[in-house]
Amino acid sequence: MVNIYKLGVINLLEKINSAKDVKILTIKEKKTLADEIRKYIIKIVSENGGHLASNLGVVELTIALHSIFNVPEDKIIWDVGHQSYVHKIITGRREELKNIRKLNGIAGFPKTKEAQEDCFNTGHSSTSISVALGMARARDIKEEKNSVIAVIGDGALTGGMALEALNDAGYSKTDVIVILNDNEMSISKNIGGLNLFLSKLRTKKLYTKSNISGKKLVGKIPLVGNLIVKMVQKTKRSIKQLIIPKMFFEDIGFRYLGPVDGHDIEKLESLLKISKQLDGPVLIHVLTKKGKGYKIAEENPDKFHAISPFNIETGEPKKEKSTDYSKVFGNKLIQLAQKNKKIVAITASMKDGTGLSEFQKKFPKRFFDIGIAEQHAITMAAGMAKEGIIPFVPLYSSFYQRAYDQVIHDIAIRRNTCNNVCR
Ligand SMILES: Cc1ncc(C[n+]2csc(CCOP(=O)(O)OP(=O)(O)O)c2C)c(N)n1
Repeated sequence: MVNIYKLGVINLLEKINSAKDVKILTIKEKKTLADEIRKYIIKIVSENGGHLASNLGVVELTIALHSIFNVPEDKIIWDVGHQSYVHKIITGRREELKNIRKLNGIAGFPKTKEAQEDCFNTGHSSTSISVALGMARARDIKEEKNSVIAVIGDGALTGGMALEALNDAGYSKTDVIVILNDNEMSISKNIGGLNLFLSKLRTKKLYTKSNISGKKLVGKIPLVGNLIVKMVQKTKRSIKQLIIPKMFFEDIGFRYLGPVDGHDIEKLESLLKISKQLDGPVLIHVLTKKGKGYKIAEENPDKFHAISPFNIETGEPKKEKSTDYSKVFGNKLIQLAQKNKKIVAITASMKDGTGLSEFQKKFPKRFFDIGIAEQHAITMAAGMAKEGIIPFVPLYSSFYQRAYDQVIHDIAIRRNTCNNVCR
């Protein structure tokens, strides 16, 4: 079998030292660059470990963003930030990426100290729309003209902060662009009512068509482009309202564009150009495939979300994983749950990381994935506990910080804990 992932095939990528080098490429060259970036990331992550599937999914999107917008003047905020490898490669850190997950190596998330193109340090989920709106409001106060773009996954959109920010941004009439990177996955399959709503939108091909015709019109008559964008936005809204009367994003004040194939650079660039000219908050619904271009990751996006060094040909880890605390916890919980029917498990989108995958298989009705919503997880557990159920809510300590108030106020101070029925 030919190993296409050998570094030797990479030519164009070696010439990319800043986003300016990407802007001048033709669409054909950008496609070649996308292939090379994928091979490069797969090779590095297979050796060092890292976030693979999410990065492979945003290669074209990142190329398109850097083709249309100008960082650092324009601000791109990457939600969570685990998908910023392509951005780092394009913004002059191609060689440094080889040292990711090594001592003194480059960070796996945006770092303002690392490069001015990283405009905000991220890590915890669902913050990007708040940050973007803050930066957009600051821009307006300073009477500047730059664009502000939040790139948020459908998983991160399940977090309360993201919804709080959408609520504020939609009403604000502020120029801010939200790119919804919808791959139908959080770390594992995405869940929730919003996800059901998105799945209805995913099939609405008509929107793409009307967007593209709008773009062609604008492209053909550049001098009156702005006027046409305004006309398109008015008519599109009314057509959409007829087709889907309950168009959530539009109803809360966003201009919705999409859904668009997130692996089609040309279409992405067209929509990004339009979004730049529209007034007020815009949401572009981008459909991507997690793990795109590496079949094993496409088929197992959850396993390849974040991975230790692995064999490229087989996808198998180089070192067999020994038992960890999460597994010990998960096994013990299963033992306890077999004896006590009141025990339930709750995860905030991290069933594998917190050792609950087996629990879900054994007790599907007593397992709850509630989205990336640690605060809700804790207060919902308090409600269960008060009614005699025994909830376990394993959270990584870092993410548990989100729910301190809920632990203190909704559980501890008010003693909303299990009563004697639980014991
Ligand atoms: C508050 C918080 N909880 C949990 C996580 C762990 N986490 C990192 S990425 C991720 C899934 C993100 O899914 P999505 O936003 O759809 O991005 P994708 O990886 O699918 O591109 C989770 C749960 C986190 N970063 N922050």
